[in-house]
Amino acid sequence: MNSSESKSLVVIGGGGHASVLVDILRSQQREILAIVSPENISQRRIFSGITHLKNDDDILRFSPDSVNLVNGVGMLPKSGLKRKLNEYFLSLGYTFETVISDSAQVSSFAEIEQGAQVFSGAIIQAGVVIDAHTIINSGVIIEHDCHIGEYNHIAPKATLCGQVTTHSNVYVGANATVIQNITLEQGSIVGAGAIVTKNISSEQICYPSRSVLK
Ligand code: JB3
Repeated sequence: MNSSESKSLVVIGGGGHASVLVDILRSQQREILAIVSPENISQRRIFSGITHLKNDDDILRFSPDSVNLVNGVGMLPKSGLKRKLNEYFLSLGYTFETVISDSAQVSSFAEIEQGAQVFSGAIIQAGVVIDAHTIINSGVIIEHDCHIGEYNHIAPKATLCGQVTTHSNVYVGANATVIQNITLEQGSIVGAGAIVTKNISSEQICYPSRSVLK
């Protein structure tokens, strides 16, 4: 079986998030066999020359041994689509590609799990663990020893100081700051620009205008 680096790719989703991923993958000379999206994608030049498939089951024409999948469907708070698509194709034996921009700075002492996506300008320091299928968006800073759970979306330019722990399905909004040693429980949401100085309980929301009290 091909190593992951040389396997051809199929991208699920054809919107803004997928366009950023395809930009990275094209710059890394990766072969993209198809974009799979129910909607028209011709309006985005970045996808030109790539086959457009309309149905997710069209992916089944590619064997799990010959392709890796890239989930290009973004992840906003409470959206379960990314996980639903992943779990379906994982159950069929497919592997999701871990995508890391060449302009991201990722410590060789950090661990990035299957299907995670790290975009340009992100900084990931030593001791960090990024669990599966999480999005570390453009310009994000993940400081030392953070553990970021699966299916998180850390939005552009957010900063997580040292030893922050997030559980699954956490959303940290653009330009938010989470100070050191904070825990964000499962499904918690940090609004764009918020400054988090207290732990956030499961499914709770922290708004920019105030920190959450314990
Ligand atoms: O916040 C940032 C920086 N980016 C956001 C990202 C994380 O999430 C972005 O602003 C958007 O809010 C969102 O990006 P996304 O998912 O690219 O949004 P949109 O441009 O609406 O594209 C969604 C794509 O998913 C479209 O091409 C849809 O056709 C496709 N889609 C929806 N459901 C699907 C399905 N594609 C497949 N293959 N299967 C589906 O079930």
